[in-house]
Amino acid sequence: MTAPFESEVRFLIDDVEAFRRRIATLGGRVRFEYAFSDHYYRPPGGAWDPRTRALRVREHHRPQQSSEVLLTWIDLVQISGLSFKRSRFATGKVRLYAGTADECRAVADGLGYEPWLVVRKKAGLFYEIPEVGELVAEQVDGIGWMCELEVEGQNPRAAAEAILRRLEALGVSADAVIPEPLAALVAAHLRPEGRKVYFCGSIRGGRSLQPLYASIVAFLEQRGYDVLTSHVAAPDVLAPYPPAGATDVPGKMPAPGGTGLAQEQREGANAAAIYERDMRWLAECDLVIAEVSLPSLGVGVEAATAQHLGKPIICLCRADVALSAMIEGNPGLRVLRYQDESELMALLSHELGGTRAQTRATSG
Ligand code: 6IA
Repeated sequence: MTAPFESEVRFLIDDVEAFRRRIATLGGRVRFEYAFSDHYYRPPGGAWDPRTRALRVREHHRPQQSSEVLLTWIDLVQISGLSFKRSRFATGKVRLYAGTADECRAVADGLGYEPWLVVRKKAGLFYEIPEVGELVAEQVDGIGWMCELEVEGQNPRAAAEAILRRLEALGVSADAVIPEPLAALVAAHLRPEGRKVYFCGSIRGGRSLQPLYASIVAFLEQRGYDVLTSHVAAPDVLAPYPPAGATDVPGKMPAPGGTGLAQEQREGANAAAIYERDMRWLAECDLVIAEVSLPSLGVGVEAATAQHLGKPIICLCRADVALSAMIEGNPGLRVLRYQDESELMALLSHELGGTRAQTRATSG
């Protein structure tokens, strides 16, 4: 679908038959069906955020037509409580080339891009619904059935309102909307079970929530997640440096300091090693979970870096905390507010339950 400055949202369709019935009661009809594969490319060295820009080769399977090289560049926008994608290009997707699939791949290679991942839309239904407009229901390999709603986005506020009206007509709440671009979702879901979680929590910013961090990490580990940064939850993460010759400090870091170093020098070397290791783990992880109730420079840096790397991020925040607008207002972060620990665990369970169920669908 393509509309001027298209603004769009996606949501998962749990029960595709019920969804079809709902569309039928609204008088909707299938206008055409399609299937295609999008071969995503990325620039060498991760020069852009895959959440906002994409170069892909679209190979059409049904109806048969030329393959295309498409460039998209979107902004993640949040208006009227709705997170959605809005194209920077008036034409939506920009078609750079059309030809055979091999020719298109050669164009992407020629630009210096490398293959990243493939998103297969095994079945797509384009619906026209009176009073509601057009939408597509697509079966995305590895994820399941999803709906995409798109409106003309010349005026972003009007676009948000139009999307909200359509969601309401379909009986879908604005909370069900998934702001992440499909490629980022597929990238997260393609990973095997036993996913790696990078947990962030305040250290120098204050340790008053350490017992809660410990509960979160225990909860994740019990569910089979590999928490790379479990030391963030350790009561002794800020314990004094180990005696000379010791090989471990709390937090799994090898002791970098020698006996002759002044405390200050050792702290500097240790901080540099911690930063380097944490950046490596962030690049490696499949999911970032950040407890953001306490203001922490480190957690802020981690959230921004994870966002730049295109990682899925869940931020957890106590209901009574006045959160930084850089987190609260950031459409790329999912912020879950909780009253107490039991509500926090229920929310987390709900979030992770969904992602793991979908991960299983990948292997089936
Ligand atoms: O600014 P903060 O210290 O509150 O930042 C906390 C966040 O940064 C956590 O999510 C950690 O992943 C990371 N981080 C900050 N400091 C450390 C650390 N030792 N060990 C492991 N991760 C850390 C801090 C003490 C040392 C520099 C002397």
